[in-house]
Amino acid sequence: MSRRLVAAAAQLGPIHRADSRASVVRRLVDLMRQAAGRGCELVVYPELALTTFFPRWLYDSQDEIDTWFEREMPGPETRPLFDEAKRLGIGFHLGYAELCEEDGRTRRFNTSILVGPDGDIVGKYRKIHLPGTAEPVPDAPFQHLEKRYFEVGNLGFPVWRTHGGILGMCICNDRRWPETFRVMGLKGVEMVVLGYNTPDFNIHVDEPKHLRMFHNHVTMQANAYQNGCWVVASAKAGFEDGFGLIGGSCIIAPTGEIAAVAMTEDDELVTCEVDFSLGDYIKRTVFNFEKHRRIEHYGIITEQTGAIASPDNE
Ligand code: ING
Repeated sequence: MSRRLVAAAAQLGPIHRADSRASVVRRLVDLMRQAAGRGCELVVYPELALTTFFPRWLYDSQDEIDTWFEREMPGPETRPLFDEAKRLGIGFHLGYAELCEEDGRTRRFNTSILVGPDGDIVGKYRKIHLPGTAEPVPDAPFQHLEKRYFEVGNLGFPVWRTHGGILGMCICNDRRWPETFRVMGLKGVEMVVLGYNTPDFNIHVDEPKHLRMFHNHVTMQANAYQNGCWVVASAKAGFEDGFGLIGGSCIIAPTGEIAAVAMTEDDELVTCEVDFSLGDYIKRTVFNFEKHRRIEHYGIITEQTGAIASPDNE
């Protein structure tokens, strides 16, 4: 039995520091309307989709940093997106910087939500793999300060039954780690939706630029195939205040093949009619976890954090 869903990766072009949230929400609503015109039922927006990628900047004032965060979702500026989605009967994924009071203190997370076609929030995820540094890199042309501005996510890797399948979320750097997808794979995930802001230049080592896009796609293709799930990945792309972010938004099948991919670094809708059942044969055969995994040999994966050279012939 095929279980079909028309999904869209709603890639965003640059958002500059001077761009208001209202102007961004207008772009999100326009992409939502385009998606409705293509019969889409789910729209995936990028990571930190409401603002510029502010972790590239070093701020000293917490008040200034907090201008990039949302204190409520939806709030006055994002309500128009929720209202339009409900009017159109389209669910969506949205990444944003979350500021909340939890456990008696102020918390800040790199967060994403999954919203159903009825406009209600189905689930929330908070980014676990925070890349970059907590302190600025000397002499770098830009920074990557997610470890400074966000806490590590505290919600694990949940999955939800929604949109006719089992969906999970991750955010940007999470997509590079097989653990991210395997945890959701062990919960039967059929589609992982995610957003990313990936600089087109490595500030840490001299690395050929073409590897940015190669690593972006190869990690998601491998994780999709190894867990028999679809991946819908949406980039914030283009030059934000002169600093480049890669595009390459795409929809990847459980076979690992790229089914649809963005061709620009602007606002662009990438759509595909997905069939959730396509992953079934992969989960039944080559990646039948119950039949083939040997967890008695995997313990080191959760018992040890860093790599320690430990040859068995020494
Ligand atoms: N951005 C990048 C990402 O994982 C990065 C950071 C790029 C890390 C390339 C390692 C290599 O796509 C975010 N926001 O995580």
